[in-house]
Amino acid sequence: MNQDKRIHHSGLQQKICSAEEAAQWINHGDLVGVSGFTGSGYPKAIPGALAERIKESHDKGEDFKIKVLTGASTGPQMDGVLAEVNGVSYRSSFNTDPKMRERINNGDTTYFDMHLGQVAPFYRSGAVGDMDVAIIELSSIRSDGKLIASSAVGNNQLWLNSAKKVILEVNSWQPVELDGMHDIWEVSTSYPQDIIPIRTPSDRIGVHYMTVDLDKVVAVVETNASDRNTPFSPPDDNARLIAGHLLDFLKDEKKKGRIPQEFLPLQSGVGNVANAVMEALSKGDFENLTAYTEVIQDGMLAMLESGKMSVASATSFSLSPEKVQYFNDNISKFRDKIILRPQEISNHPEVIRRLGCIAMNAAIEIDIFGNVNSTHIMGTRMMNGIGGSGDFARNSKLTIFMTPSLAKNGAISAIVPMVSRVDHASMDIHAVVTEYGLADLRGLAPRQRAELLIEKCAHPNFRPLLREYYKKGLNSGSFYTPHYLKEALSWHERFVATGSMLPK
Ligand code: 0RQ
Repeated sequence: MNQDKRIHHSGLQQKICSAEEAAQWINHGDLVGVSGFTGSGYPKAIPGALAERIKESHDKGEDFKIKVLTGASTGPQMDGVLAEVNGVSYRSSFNTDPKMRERINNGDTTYFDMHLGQVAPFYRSGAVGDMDVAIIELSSIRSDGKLIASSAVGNNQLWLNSAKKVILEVNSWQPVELDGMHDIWEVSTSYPQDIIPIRTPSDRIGVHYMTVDLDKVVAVVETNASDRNTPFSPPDDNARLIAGHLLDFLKDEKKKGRIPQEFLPLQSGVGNVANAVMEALSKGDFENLTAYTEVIQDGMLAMLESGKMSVASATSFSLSPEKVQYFNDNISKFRDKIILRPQEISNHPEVIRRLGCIAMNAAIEIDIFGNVNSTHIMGTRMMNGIGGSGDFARNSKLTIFMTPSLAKNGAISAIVPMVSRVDHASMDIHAVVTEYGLADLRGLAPRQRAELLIEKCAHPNFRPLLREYYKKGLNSGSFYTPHYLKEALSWHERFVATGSMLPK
């Protein structure tokens, strides 16, 4: 393949082998640290070869499962293939693959969902044991053995430091020009930790490359395979309305001097609504925007190109297939404007608080008192995970959650009496937006929040039911947080029983 172009270290060239050979280094019970974040930068070949081995073992009646730590979500060639053969006993920290989701929800895979900025400290705590193998995708290897990450940095350097054995996948689909866009800086492992010297999203504090003890590298595999790159559907009316309310709010905050002239760094979740917000911002009046976020999506790329955004700092890309092609073909336009950092830095509370980020994330459901569920369907089934939403929600200057007011063709209200799971407590939430409007919850007591959320954000089909619930809470004599506990989760029960939250 592209050996001369991508793998410049002679010692590592000697270790080039097939994915099947590389997979032989992984054993039943191993804790495996894998690169990858939001469908970018994950290994594409070795997991498939490993899945074959696992399947053969299972066919012979032998146990073979591994424990997997990643950056965040990967793609079908990683989580998908391993889930298909039931090859993962333990998985952390974020997953969007439907097959892995099924394993998690049917109990085959133990899933530890956690804040993405906390994965590295969690691993270093020792609670999950020692890492046996790291599988890391790279875009190239320099002649001195320095490693260049691909489209995600995630926890790569920590996995390279920690694993007893290291397997590298060098993917020639990834642009070689990614070299120079990463900023690798390691937090101190003893306490008190060093101050992270980032004062603006554009600050570079580390080096462009990752390092590894070359003696630990047992195999190098060459690949040429694209990242997952999920297409976005064009923003629908609801997404456009949500984006419109959000922009009006930000404009007003700026007019009141609560957002400075030079604006504040944006953090945006992924998904269709988040992308619609980015698109609206790219067409709006704001100038000199910056992003201090975890993923760079289509809308941000457009703003970087038009000059509306001067710099975007993240840990990975999450681009549609068209945009990734465009990015790869035009990378020189973006090289100085994008910085990819370890996720411990992109999602670090210290930096998020210092910069005063504006956090905009999607929710599954929100209750009338402003608590947010980002992870669970009907309180019991895992959707994806909390991702970085909690890292940013708790620490940003402005924390906004958004959701269409209905899900599943109107059978589900996203504004509910009580959330079936609390991921973000009401004190962390400054504003909630649906297509009906934005509720500014700052400084409001639970009763005031309930009245605003019902009247401003809930869908009209559900408003009478919400008013009735709230009234029952008041009538039962609770005047601080007027829940009517007997019916608090009755909407979810009704949906599970009948397929709709609306009474028959
Ligand atoms: O289901 O996939 O079967 O169609 O949930 O919903 O409306 O397409 O929204 O793609 O933005 O995802 C919170 C899950 C929203 C996501 C969540 C169903 C709905 C649909 C997806 P289908 P939408 P989005 C940065 C920040 C946590 C991590 C995070 C998420 C599917 O944003 O995972 O924020 N967030 N990270 O039908 C039942 C409800 C529902 C519902 C929606 N109330 N009940 N189903 N759905 N609301 C990125 C990272 O951290 C890496």
